[in-house]
Amino acid sequence: MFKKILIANRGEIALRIMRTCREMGIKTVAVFSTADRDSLHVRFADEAVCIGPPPSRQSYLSIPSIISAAEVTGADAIHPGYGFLSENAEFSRICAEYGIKFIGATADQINSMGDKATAKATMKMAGVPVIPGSEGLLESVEEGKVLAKEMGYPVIVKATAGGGGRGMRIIKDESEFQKAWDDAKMESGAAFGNDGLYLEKFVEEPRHIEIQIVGDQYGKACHLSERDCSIQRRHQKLVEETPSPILTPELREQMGQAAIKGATAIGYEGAGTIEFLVDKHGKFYFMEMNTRIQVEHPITEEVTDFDLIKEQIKVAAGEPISGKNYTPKLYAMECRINAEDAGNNFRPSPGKITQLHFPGGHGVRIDSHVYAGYTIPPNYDSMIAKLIVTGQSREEVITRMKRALQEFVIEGIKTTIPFHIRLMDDAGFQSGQFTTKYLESFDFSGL
Ligand code: MV4
Repeated sequence: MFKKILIANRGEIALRIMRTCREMGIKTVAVFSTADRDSLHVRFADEAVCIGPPPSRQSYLSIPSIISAAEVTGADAIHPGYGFLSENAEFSRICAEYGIKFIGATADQINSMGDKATAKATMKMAGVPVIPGSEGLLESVEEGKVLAKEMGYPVIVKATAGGGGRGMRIIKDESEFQKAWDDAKMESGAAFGNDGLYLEKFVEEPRHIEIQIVGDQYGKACHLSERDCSIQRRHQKLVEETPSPILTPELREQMGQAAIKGATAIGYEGAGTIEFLVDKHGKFYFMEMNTRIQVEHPITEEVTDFDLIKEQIKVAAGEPISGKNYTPKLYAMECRINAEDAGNNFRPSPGKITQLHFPGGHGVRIDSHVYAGYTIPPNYDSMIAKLIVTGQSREEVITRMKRALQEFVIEGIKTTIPFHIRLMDDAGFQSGQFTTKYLESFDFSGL
């Protein structure tokens, strides 16, 4: 087992990883930018190293600074958390070169899943259902138009280097094709330095459902069922829940087996997520694979009683997994509490938290790094807490979530709590019958 893990991250996920390390008897090293001097991840770690100024590029994204910190402190592994360097192939490769275990995917896996057209081809080969569309990249706009006519509109062009909704355009008929193509090419070339595009049939009003998988070094993988992440705004997830209100046991089993096939095909080691779109007929299609721990992992932890960070560390150290898949018995939901003004287009609201009280009680978990007197820096993402609620039924979870949200006190900044309270009271949300477009017509006024 590792003796000392460097955590190449900040905020709640850095604390989350340290908690598991402490329970496992592993020493921790925090890294921090000068904006995070007073952060809890710095105080709670056994050692802490300053790695640069506030901008992420010069601190949490600086590979030389982080490798130096690991060398100086003698860390034998690095946990990257989510975001920052968690899906950076170069970083994974450099860690391997320095003999530091990267708790995440190999450089090859990150590259093949990071290129969306390659990821799709790989999954198709493995027997995972994919959305009908071009075989790999499109050579020309003409090729795209011919294929779109064959498949029928609407279609969607996607940047192979994209993901998370960047560099894609929906096309309703042929007259829109050229402009959508040009825009997507321009946008992806500028954003990713790669303007490769591929084409798919557009799946209307889908649900976003992802399967949590864990693989070990011996070629075995299991799934820990799904998370329904359909409640999103501009590709930012706001609420996640498990089990999905729309999955039948049969569909769950099929999606779980498909996810295992995909993970096994690439020899996946560690925790990963396979994202699917599910259409209104209950057909599911591979969308993307995330080769990292995700923000919403705690809802899976609560219903399966697995510590996913511990699983990551154990398989990274070479332990085999039990290989048992999970069948849901409990319900869990997560609300992301962001320092944002939901009534004002979710405008960021950094600043000092003057008063703070966290909810508690049965079935309530908070993962957060903030405290009374803490100042949220403007440099990083705006998530300040995850409120995770567990119960015996979806109804119980919604009732408990509303109770916990009402108990929450955060003063000095605006947060997404008022939005979440309104959502818990919303009949459409309560019905469980919603798609990824649900928040497009949601009333955010007066929040
Ligand atoms: C799609 C789609 C419909 N049809 N692909 C959004 C993020 C990126 N991973 C892919 N996305 C989508 N791909 C086809 N062929 C709809 C979306 C999409 C979406 C997916 C999941 C959750 C929210 C979404 C919001 C808008 C569009």
